[in-house]
Amino acid sequence: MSYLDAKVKYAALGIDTDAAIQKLQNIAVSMHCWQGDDVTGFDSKEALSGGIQTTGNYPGKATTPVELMADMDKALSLIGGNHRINLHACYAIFEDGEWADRDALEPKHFAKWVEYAKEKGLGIDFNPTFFSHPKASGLTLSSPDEEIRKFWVKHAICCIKIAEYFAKELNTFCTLNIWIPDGMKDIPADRLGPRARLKKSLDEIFATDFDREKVLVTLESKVFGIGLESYTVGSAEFYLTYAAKNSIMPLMDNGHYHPTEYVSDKIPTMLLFNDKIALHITRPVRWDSDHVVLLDDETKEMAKEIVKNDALDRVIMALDYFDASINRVAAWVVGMRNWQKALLSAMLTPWDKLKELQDSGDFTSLMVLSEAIKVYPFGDVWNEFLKRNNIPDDNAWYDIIKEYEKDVLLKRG
Ligand code: RNT
Ligand code: ZN
Repeated sequence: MSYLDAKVKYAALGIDTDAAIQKLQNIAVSMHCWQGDDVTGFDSKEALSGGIQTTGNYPGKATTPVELMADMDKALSLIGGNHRINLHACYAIFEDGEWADRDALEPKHFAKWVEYAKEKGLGIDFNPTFFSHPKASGLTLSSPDEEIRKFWVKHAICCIKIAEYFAKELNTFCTLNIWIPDGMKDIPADRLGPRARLKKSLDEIFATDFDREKVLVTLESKVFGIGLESYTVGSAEFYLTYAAKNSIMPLMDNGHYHPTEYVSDKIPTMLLFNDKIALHITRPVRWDSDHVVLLDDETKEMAKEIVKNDALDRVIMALDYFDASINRVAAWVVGMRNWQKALLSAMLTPWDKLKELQDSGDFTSLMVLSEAIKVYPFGDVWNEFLKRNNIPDDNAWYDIIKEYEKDVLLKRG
């Protein structure tokens, strides 16, 4: 089938495929830099900590800012539309032997990233890094050790200033996402104390004066981490309540819930009570494994909830996974393109009609139509999107990365 045939077929359902393609073109997804180097960063030699783990040893990983930027470029050249990049504080770039600890990071340590983003027309989102650091061997913002707790409060405040700098330089908002690994391997004697200290730390951080229109703070909860199985300080209730009471945006990572809980079901509720929400889009396999995002059922369901509730401009979409067992550049492309496919497929669905069938109680027609749509020629519309962006289709883009692997990645020391 060709695009024109597909267009006619969708038009019969009342769907304008050109409008959908145009809409997709304007959706910026935040591509996480940490897929490129297994969440290593440039500011320390510490092993990855915080209860998260990258597995695999695929050759060619980026180990310098220049390499990481080149790899991100390669990935972005195979993804349609204009996007954003998501950095962590541990990706600070120090020059001339200079180094600054996390509580002393400054905008200048990210000047190279701004240069890069300006050149490529990208926005930047940002994350303080509360892991892979000697002061993160136990609790961070919830630490009972006042010196450590204060250190991390200072880190977060530095990051707010850096986020403001990104926003100002790039003339777009900067999402600043706070996630801490704080938790316990075994049953805690005190569950309230650490949470009270986390609350106090957040209050201290947000007492800083900053432009809330430009720096969009988000809070990311979690259910457990590796070696932190029994207790998580920043649980879902903790952050939901804190966010609601303080007009802060909640961030849901779909790897951060119990396996039978679905973020797709949480999205509409959160949209009802928040102006904006944020997502970390990932693929948890039995645990928060951060596999590459596929075009699977839950990915599609999440996209549907955003599209059918007309919330594309109210949801900040960021990818969050790290797979070191496959070509890392390809991993970005697969995940970004799959999230775009999920959005496009949701846009090619006659939601008004389906909602009407639900409300009138005609569940048989609802099922029949929902199933019929599944075999509509979605791929032809997707290919048209790629064609209009002048980028290779799903059968061709990996050849370009294979070339890059041969010419660049495998030559890295
Ligand atoms: C960890 C969280 C967090 C991190 C990144 C690196 O479970 O999902 O978002 O993955 O910040
Ligand atoms: Zn996350």
